[in-house]
Amino acid sequence: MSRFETLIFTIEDGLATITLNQPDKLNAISTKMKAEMLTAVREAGAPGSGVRALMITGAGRGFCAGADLSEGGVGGTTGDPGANLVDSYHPVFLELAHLDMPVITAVNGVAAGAGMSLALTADIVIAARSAFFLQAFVNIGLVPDAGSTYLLPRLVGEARAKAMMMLGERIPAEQAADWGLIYQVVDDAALTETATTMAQRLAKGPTRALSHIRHLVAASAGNGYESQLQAEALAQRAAGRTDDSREGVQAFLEKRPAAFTGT
Ligand code: T3D
Repeated sequence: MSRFETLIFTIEDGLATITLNQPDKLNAISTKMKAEMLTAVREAGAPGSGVRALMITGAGRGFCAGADLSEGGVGGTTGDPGANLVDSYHPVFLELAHLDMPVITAVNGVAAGAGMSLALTADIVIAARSAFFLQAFVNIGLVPDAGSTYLLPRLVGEARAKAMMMLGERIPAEQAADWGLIYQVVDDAALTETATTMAQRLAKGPTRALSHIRHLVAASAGNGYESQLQAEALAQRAAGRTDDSREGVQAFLEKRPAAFTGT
């Protein structure tokens, strides 16, 4: 029997997969789901877990419909949405942001509210053609949260970000890809295989370099050019000392595929 009620968590060949599993509510984020996500993400990121990539997807026809509004409205147990965010959303989203491995989201259906924020926490977002993205917050009189006001303008620019946030309209996956909001759209039937193949490839990649890449790009949003050059140099020093860097160069010289170990 699974340890989790609201999600399915698997680890196979270095790839951890979290499948949000409350399909009747389009995988809306309940209090229980937040706690279980935190546990799963921590387990994936724990030293010695052997995990080298994380994929997040949803069961059923939705990816994630944002906060579970059937738990008595917003605000969780305190009735204060601000406290609820700080206490139970931020730990999950920060844990994801701090992971030293690549993260993929396979968006199988609607990604709304904090569910859209969750989709965008990934390094690579792949969506099914029938999926759509919705800044649902304004439709219930709230402001975007869980990182949407940070991530969305950086991905699509302020004009499109503010229109999405203020109009609360559905943006189809194809349009999201055209805007640069996500990386790729695939036919619904191909989503799982496409995303899993990509995630498995990342799980066999030079993990430390991949980790530096995600943290460098995240840091670039707050750095000036000169600081970012410095950050690159520090990261390159660390990456250049890894077994995977040595193996990558050796494999190139020997004209064979590199066998990265994540060390
Ligand atoms: O304290 C705090 O919580 C602050 C944090 C806030 C973060 C947020 O995410 S705020 C935004 C919360 N999310 C929403 O407002 C989205 C609400 N849902 C929708 O707008 C629509 O359901 C969708 C556009 C996502 C999908 O529409 P549609 O027509 O495809 O499906 P539906 O029929 O509306 O929903 C299907 C079922 O899922 C339905 O249940 P039923 O009638 O079959 O028993 C519906 O009630 C349920 N569902 C959908 N979204 C949620 C939900 N149940 C609970 N919470 C939801 N967010």
